[in-house]
Amino acid sequence: MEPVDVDVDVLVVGGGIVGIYQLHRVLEAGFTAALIEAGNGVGGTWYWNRYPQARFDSESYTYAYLFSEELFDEWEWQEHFAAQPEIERYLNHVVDRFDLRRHIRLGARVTAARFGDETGTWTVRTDDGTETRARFLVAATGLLSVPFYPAVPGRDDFGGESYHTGLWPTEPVDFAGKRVAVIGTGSSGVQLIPAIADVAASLTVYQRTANWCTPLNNRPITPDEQSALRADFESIRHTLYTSASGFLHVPHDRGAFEDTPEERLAFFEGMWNSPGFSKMTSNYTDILTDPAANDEWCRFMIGKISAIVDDPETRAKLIPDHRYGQRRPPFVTGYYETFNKPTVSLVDLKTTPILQVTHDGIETADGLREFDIIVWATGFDFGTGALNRMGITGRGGIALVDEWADGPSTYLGVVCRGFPNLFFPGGPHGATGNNPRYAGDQVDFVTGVLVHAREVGADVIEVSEAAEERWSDMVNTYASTSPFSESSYFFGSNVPGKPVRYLLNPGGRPKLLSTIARAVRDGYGDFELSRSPARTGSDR
Ligand code: N01
Repeated sequence: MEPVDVDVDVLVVGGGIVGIYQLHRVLEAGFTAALIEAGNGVGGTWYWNRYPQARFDSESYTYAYLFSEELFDEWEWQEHFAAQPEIERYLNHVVDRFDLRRHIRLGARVTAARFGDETGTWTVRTDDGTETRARFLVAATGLLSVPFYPAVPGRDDFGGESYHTGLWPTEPVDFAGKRVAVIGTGSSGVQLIPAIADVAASLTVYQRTANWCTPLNNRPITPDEQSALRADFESIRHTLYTSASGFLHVPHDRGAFEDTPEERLAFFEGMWNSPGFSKMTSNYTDILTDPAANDEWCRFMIGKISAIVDDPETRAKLIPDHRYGQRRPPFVTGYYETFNKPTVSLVDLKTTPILQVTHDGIETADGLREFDIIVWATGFDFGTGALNRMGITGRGGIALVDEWADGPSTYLGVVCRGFPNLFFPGGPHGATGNNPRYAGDQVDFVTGVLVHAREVGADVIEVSEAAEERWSDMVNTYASTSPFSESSYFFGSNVPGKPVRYLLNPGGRPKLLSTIARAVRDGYGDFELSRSPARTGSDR
């Protein structure tokens, strides 16, 4: 049998923050590589989610790449929490800075990826009819990349303009003077709503679940802060590489009831005024574990919301009925204030559900409201959505979507048995916290595995059954220790019919890093490395 020709050693699918880094790492390691991306530009999440006021809610310099001090030095983020246009510019800069663009093909969506048992290669077909053969396939397709539309009757009958936050057009949408509806009040909806309210003739917000929104507290990065960031690069990198959450925020040192009520109030005030996720990562140590401590924080936030929102009925609708942290908390700028505008109204879908979308607008149990534009801020098919839609078939022609019919089974959120030479850094079971930090660890690990296989002369890499079982058991066993409730999309429960399984990594980054460290120390013993039948035959 002849050895198998491949177009590239490594084919990366997805040109977001993870795919770009993976492409850079494998090229640097001496593999031939290409990247294909469905969008007409790079950026992934930060290409598609280009709605007004889309922005980081992790600090810009903690979300960005840390692999190159020169890159860190030359890119001056303008704000502590950068907005989408700056993020997209940054990712394009990285692509050019590291000469990656010539390896990238845009506007090509994968429709099928087939593993050849004999050849040990992947044949990947895209919607333009092109086939690419690669030894290794890396699906850097993201956790939040398949927009979810609820099955509302008549959705396609609407005669005005409709948009999904996760599929925002590259041409600006003109809201000026329009009657606009926004459905959904997750992190996307609450970023977009104040921006639309500033220009639309009217804005109606359809809310099913109120969320605990706290201020993002964004501001420009001052020249002194820019200098300090550069001077502190090594210590920032060290903190981010060793922190459980992947943030710079310092964990607090005591529980809520170790303080007096007055001290607690002052502490919560400080939290409210602190940046982004520090309300979770630097709050009282028991805020997510002791319901009484959580209640104290929620009472404080209710006080804040009540002081901002004038109308008592609207205010009551905006107060969540779940604990802080049971759902991923959004961070906002001027969100609650928006509801004081006379042109903005809030429809509570728990009391008046949507019956249908008509040609003219949205009909709820209390009547029809007419609109020019409807925005669906209704989230994503989280975690497995993209991988399950790529037409991936592994050993013996088994389909990934069938293998994962009851939920995913993975090792480190990076590989799964039955699908040799397939890697999916940034995939389900990997993350909890600041995503690029986890995904970066995974990309480095994948690169290490590939280099190791090359060194030992193997061309087929497959995770052992035992290793996958260990990791998946850990995820399923400890899922109940996560603060997130089963109604959170982290369990996939926002998508009707999807199995309710925990899709994050409840062991957090420490578990990911310690497992990776052990795997490397043990010479990647969790993998079965072999030679493909084609290669073995050609050696005879
Ligand atoms: O999506 P979501 P998202 N009828 O799933 C509602 C990241 N992100 O795009 O909660 C009516 O959070 C749904 O209601 P309910 C971040 O990780 C980051 O906002 O299911 N409503 C909810 O209100 C985030 O968590 C940033 O009851 C329906 C909304 O739609 C993740 O992306 C910015 C409905 C969906 O909220 C997803 O956020 C933006 C129905 N049938 C996003 N179905 C940063 O700042 C769903 N909804 C970095």
